[in-house]
Amino acid sequence: MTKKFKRTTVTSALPYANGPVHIGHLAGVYVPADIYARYLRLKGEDVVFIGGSDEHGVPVTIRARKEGITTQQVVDRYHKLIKESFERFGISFDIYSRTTSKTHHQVASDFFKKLYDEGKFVEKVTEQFYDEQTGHFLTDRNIKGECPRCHAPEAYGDQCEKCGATLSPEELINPYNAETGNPLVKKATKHWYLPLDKDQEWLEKWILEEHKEWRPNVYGQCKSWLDGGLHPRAVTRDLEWGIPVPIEGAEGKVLYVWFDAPIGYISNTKELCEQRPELGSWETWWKDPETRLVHFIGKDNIVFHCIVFPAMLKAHGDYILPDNVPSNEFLNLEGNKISTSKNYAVWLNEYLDELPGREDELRYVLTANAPETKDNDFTWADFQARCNNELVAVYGNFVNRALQLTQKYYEGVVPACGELNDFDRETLSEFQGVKEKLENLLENFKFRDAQKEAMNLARIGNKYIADSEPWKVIKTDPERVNTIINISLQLTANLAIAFEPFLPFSSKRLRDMLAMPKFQWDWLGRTDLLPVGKQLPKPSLLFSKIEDDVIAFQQKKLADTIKANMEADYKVEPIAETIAFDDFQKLDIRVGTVLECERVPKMKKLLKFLIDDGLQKRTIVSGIAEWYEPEQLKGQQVLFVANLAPREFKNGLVSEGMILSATNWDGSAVVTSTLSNVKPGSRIS
Ligand code: B3M
Ligand code: ZN
Repeated sequence: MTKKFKRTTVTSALPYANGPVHIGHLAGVYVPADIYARYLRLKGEDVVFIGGSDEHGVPVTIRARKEGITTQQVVDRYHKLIKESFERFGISFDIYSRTTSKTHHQVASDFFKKLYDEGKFVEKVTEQFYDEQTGHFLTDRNIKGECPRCHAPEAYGDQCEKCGATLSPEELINPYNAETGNPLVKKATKHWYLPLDKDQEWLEKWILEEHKEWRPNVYGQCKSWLDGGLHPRAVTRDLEWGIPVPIEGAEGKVLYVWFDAPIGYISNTKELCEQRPELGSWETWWKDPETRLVHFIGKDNIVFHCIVFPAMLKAHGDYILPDNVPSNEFLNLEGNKISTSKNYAVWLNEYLDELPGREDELRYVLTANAPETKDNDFTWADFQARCNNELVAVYGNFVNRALQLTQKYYEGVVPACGELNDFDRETLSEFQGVKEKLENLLENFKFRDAQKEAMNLARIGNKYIADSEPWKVIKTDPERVNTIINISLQLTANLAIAFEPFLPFSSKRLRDMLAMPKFQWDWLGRTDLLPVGKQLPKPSLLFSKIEDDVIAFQQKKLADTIKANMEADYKVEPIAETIAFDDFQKLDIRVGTVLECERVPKMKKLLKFLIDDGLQKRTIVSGIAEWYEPEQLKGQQVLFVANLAPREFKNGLVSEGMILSATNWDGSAVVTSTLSNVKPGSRIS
């Protein structure tokens, strides 16, 4: 970090108010953002931590129709639920507001108006899909039709979930309204576009040259967008729900949700500063070059925060640009994708109800397993193991031993430290080194490693007590025990500070047990945090074990959801048109043995197979990398279409056939392979 800043504006993505928050959101955005904000506050820095609900956009209107209530009712319900759950979970927002607020409507309207008045938009009339019966224009996700590639009957306007093709609604065969089934026609409509093509040059310089320190996933996504060339993007939509476009002749149009939502960070800061005058003007937090702006987001929001929003801010003028945009990858759940629409998630509000008082356990596991560099998997078994083997057995155990021994030998009064021996000195110096390490990691958004360092302190403490054996020494050299216990207690106080950004609830409990109301980050590493003679209150356990039945209950809940989805939700595709037996015979499906299987560089979705087809070896490329590790498939027998015309990929790779897989209810691919010990090359008939 070369530049010195005076203050930090931390924002975290505004979740859509179309459902509760789940552990994927927490791991991806809110827990890391909270750790960062807490850390900065603890250091005594000026910081505001801005949150809020995103209440516009198509997702909330879809939810409303699904539940048969008004859109306003949907956003009211989920805004309240989300806000309360965040509070209960200790996400320490300075404000959690909403994009339906008066302030936000005003700020977003003004923002648009200024750009409009200054001629920053391009006006374009285009033909869009229109449902004549409902009188609505439709956007990508609301349009369905036949996939032009694989001819699946229900591809979406932006993507075919069957073959994974990225589509535009224009490409669909016989497009129809996804909700009503009505056929669609093309109709002319006017919209305003942000001419991003004109921003290409400065964005390239700003991101690719000046922000090489951004996380590789963020930098990489920006680079591939920039390499592809930027195009003008519409910032208005033909919809009823949203902020009306504040110009004449724009009746029935609203600001595109991705135009207004990031402005929500600004509106919410404004609202906050009105509530708390001591924070000064909101403009200081958004316009002063000595303010550092940091956006915490999920990976599907990268382009909006790194390219579109900065272009908006620049077009408006006066605003600072983000200094960093730490974005995480996705968290999966027990090997499956988390899905709001399929109710497959661990919902924060349910977690808080079902595992009361265990906020820090979840915070700990989500950080220990954070998807910082790649997608990760949350499992309840891992949750239990980490809680019991790390929080209870390491951190809790050390604290408990130190405090119990203080009670036992000194009736809870902090003993004086005598002369240090080599082991004491070694332990203390290890401890003192941690502050700098922690700061380095936290300031570079490496929360996972940072938490590991904090846990390491507890390990050092544990080892210190175990190896010093005060329970033996007390019989021979009681003076020495004074020193051992004093050091152990000082280490305990250090832990309360080090863990505060990560585990605020237990840190608070621990500070209570140490009668330590005041504390600050800079005290970390000090050995005089608890004065000699201080009376400590009776301790209680810092963490308790998670029992098997708690885990079994949660596992069953997820299994039941999967079952319910399989039985009810998953619409089985209608059977395709009847074909003649001869046509079937044309299809040459064979058994093949997977000799090699590997990922394809730069092609995230693809796995490259080397198949023994009984006669020779052939290469087949398949878009299932999201669902399988190459090792899982090596040596397996699979079914493949052997006489399909070879297909060439962009990078020159040629696929000689197609591996058969089923598309499961959650969109995942399952390779058809219950076969074993079948001679490669055997034909399926
Ligand atoms: N509501 C999208 C999402 O939840 C969106 C984020 C807005 S941040 C300004 O993924
Ligand atoms: Zn398709």
